[in-house]
Amino acid sequence: MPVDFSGTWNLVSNDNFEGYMVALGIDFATRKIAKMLKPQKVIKQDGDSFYIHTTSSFRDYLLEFKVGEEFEEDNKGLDNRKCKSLVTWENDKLVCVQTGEKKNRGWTHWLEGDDLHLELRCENQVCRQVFKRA
Ligand code: YOG
Repeated sequence: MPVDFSGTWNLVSNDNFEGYMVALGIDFATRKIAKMLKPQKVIKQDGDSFYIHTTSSFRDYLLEFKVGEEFEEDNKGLDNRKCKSLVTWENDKLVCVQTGEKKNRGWTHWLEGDDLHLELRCENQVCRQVFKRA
């Protein structure tokens, strides 16, 4: 059985989100608001087709992609920098490389028990988020 990330997920921990936001150049006032948020992710997965909607009371972000197909990402409402993104499977992990102005930018999703994990990377910063099913 291939892994299925589909579901509604609530953030329960968010390690070094501050460092990740600083690396992305997010201003102080926005960071102050953003670190109080408890975002929710709605993921719809149909094989290699993904819909990932990250929502919060402040901003939301929708990403749709197919594994193995590079796409332009605009990061609208986040740091607003455009990049070229490619998501691939590494065993049961979903790995995104975001090529652009920022070095070493990307993220990895995986399931661990009943939890959804997300590692967000930018330059030398790693943010680790854990989500539980709503
Ligand atoms: O997820 O790329 O699931 O897109 C990262 C926020 C905060 C806005 C959120 C809004 C980076 C202000 C998306 C938070 C900080 C701070 C809720 C993470 C930038 C701006 C949207 C992400 C992937 C993988 C799918």
